[in-house]
Amino acid sequence: MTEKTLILVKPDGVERGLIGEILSRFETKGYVIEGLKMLQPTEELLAQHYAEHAGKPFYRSLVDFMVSGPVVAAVLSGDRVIEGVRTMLGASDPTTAAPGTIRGDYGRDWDEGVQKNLVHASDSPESAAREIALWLY
Ligand code: FUP
Repeated sequence: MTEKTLILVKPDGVERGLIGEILSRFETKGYVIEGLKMLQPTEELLAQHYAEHAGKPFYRSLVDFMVSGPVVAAVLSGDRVIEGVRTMLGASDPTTAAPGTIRGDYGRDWDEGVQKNLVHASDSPESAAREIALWLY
């Protein structure tokens, strides 16, 4: 079943020069980059993107981190790409993300003020459709 998903290389991934490395992993896996854009996200865009987290204790620091620099948004396609990319990312906390996953291999920092886990990926077909429209078109 061919699907699409939205990934974001977060400000920590861009700052550390990992855009190519991260996109390369997805291409090597066999997913196709259908759209690509680098942008400085606004608070308004992030409020829409993270609407489900509004009001949670980590929300403010999450948004502050995400506006701290440019991000790269990409649409990837492939069979079961939503599940496949989430598996490639690993657990949200990079300290415990399995080695071999992107967060496990390149990430480290995760506490109340720091959510540097390098990449976001849509978690369902509904989220993917919403996030692709939000970030790319
Ligand atoms: P993920 O799907 O792994 O990106 O994680 P979530 O959608 O659950 O969370 C989105 C973002 O919220 C994460 F990138 C970081 C932040 N977050 C926290 O800072 N603390 C939490 O306990 C959960 C999420």
